[in-house]
Amino acid sequence: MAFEIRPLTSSGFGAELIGLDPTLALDEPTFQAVQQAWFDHSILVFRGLDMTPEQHIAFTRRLGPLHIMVPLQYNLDGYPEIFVVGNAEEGGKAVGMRRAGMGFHSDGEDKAIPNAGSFLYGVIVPPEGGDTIFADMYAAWNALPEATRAKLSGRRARFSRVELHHVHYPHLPALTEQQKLDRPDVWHPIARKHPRSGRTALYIGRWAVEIEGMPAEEGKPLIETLCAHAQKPEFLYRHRWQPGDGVLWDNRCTQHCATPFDEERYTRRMHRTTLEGEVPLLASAAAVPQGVSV
Ligand SMILES: O=C(O)CCC(=O)C(=O)O
Ligand SMILES: [Fe+2]
Repeated sequence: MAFEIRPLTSSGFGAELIGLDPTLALDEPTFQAVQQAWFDHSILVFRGLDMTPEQHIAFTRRLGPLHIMVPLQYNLDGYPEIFVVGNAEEGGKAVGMRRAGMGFHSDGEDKAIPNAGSFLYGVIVPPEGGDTIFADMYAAWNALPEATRAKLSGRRARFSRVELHHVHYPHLPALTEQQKLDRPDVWHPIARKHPRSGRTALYIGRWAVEIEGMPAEEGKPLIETLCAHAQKPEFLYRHRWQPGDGVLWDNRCTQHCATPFDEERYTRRMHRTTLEGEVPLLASAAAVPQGVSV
């Protein structure tokens, strides 16, 4: 099936795919072309989708093994592969996780094996607010001053759910002692090599608390500087949701951030499938591009 790839930004970060079957039941050559577009653009936007949970799961599974989110309470009844985000209720009971993903992050960055990708489908979206902002972490890495890249090359950051859960999820119960044991701190390379594109991305996010080999008074402000750098407008794409939109993102080379909406007036119900990932690869120093310093 022929389809059009329309870049969403002048840099080529993000692309909208036009002309695909709204159930995403694609023949193999079309699927391969979609997957290549994903590696080329990092974020894919599909408009006017009409997918059942089975179709949503079936398409995502072609990209790799699926991850089941825990705790299981936010997963769709009968479809543990679908994680529900938003304030929708059924019979007076919340069906999804409210206010998920406020603050730039990539999914699973606080786990030993972060998620490779996520595919979010807008089932019910508010008429205003509730956008999702995406950041291009390849571009963010390339635009860092040469000295900063040299300082970060070969180093890892510590990501801690335990230290920051109450900061990012003040409206959720505190972690139990068992949950803390289940979510130990993890160390990931800050210059991350994408296993498919071979390109280097800046890998940092809202759960990062320490940089290897640096005292806190140096590491913490550097993390803040890197996070602020990644949020510069030239690296961002803002998705304004319409019902039936799907956005497929690559957590290895992008970040995203949910934005608020009027939860008293509007319902937002998003279904997300999540791809299992791999242990993040450290980019070799040779991967630092020449002459791209700012
Ligand atoms: O609801 C959103 O806009 C994004 C939430 C999020 O971070 C996610 O689903 O991974
Ligand atoms: Fe997320």
